[in-house]
Amino acid sequence: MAVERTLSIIKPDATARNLTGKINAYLEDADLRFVAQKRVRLTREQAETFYGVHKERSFFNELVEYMTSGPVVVQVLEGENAVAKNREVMGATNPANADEGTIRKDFALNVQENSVHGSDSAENAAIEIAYFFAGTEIVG
Ligand code: IDP
Repeated sequence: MAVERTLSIIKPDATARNLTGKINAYLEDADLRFVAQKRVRLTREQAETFYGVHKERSFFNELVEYMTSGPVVVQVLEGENAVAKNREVMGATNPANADEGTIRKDFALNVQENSVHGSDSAENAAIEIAYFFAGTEIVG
């Protein structure tokens, strides 16, 4: 299995509840390593661009409001099969459908305030990582 990188975001509902360390423990327990991490406040423009794929969806404006409502922690995770592994430990988008032991099952508030983001493909991971990090900020 190949070593991959993926982009993770700890979202505003989770930073507001001081859950960064607890969420990071779930990721490390899944053998994902933090090779970059920073706490930032997204601008409206950044959030709109990042979630551009959803711009026609009914929840887009609400999603942008939420993602800019407080600080987030953006992270590059590295590990074997990191994209799929992170999606597995995150759990389903709607916490009502998330498996036991996943981050969203244990911490998410609802389908929008669902505590974490994770890239959904290796291709998107590369785009999302480059959106937030310079190569020199990633230390493997
Ligand atoms: P994902 O984060 O599990 O990949 P996506 O479908 O890509 O899910 O949606 C991106 C984000 O948009 C979700 O994580 C969530 O915060 C928000 N979202 C998705 N579906 C809904 C919805 O039906 N209502 C409100 N917000 C939603």
